Amino acid sequence: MHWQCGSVRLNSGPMPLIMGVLNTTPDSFSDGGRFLSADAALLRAREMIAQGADIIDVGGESTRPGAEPVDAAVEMRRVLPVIEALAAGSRAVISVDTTKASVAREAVRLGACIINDVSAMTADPAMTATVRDTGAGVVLMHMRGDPRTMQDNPQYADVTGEVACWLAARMAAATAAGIAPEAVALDPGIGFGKTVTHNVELISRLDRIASLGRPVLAGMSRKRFIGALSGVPDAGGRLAGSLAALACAILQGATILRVHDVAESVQAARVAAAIRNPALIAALTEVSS
Ligand code: HH2
Repeated sequence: MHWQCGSVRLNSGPMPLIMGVLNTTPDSFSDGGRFLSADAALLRAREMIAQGADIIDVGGESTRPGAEPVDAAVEMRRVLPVIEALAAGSRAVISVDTTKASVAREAVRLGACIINDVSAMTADPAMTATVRDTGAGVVLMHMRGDPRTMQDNPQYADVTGEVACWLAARMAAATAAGIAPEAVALDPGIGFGKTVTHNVELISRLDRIASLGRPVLAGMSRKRFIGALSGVPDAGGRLAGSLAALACAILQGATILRVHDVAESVQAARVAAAIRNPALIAALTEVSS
């Protein structure tokens, strides 16, 4: 299935796309503070591209549970120099992780072609027009509440059904506003207003989200539910659990994986994708032998 992101046409599936996380924030839950300078961020972006990342997702505002929002000006100061330099010096596919239309518009002007909006265009009334007018690809993600409050006792009668229904409605709103359906990717929002049980159920039923007919993005890397299930409190120690979740998500139909550990995720994704779709085996073994 193709995902049209501005002038870039991405092929999402049968080989999954790997989206490398680049947080230029002081407070992100696992890499906060590591890539504050534009130089450090650029080095990291280039490293992830060399490791096989298909997309670099640049964020300037943490959405971890309890995180405080930041001003558009602060967010722009963090992400725009990185996006501009990365776009100028490479052919990287760049995504901006923001809920603010002003940040998204500037990011696209400087070279991003994907707007990754964890509010699915509900946080800023100007976002829908920004996505439509720029022609960027857009990730519509499900979240219950906002990062400050989303983990306060989230409840669902049928988490997969409710998330799928909500995403279908957001996609309908997007297309009614003139956004091309081919520009849309859908994300169940693992960890955003969900308990461990909700996250696990959503991952095991991603096929339900995939049945909405658009590429499915899953962001599970190093998240709390992995720590809870595996007894690893330190986010940096959750690689093995993250890879297990990634493989399961691919088997259930995820075709874009948002990850911190690119090299390891590329390896796991290739194996999981071949098991899901044996038609890939010839191409994969030919390239590697
Ligand atoms: N998760 C995070 C941030 N952005 N975007 C999408 N589409 N899906 C996700 O699951 C997702 C996301 C949270 O992870 P991270 O960026 O590592 O941390 P923080 O929000 O603290 O910066």
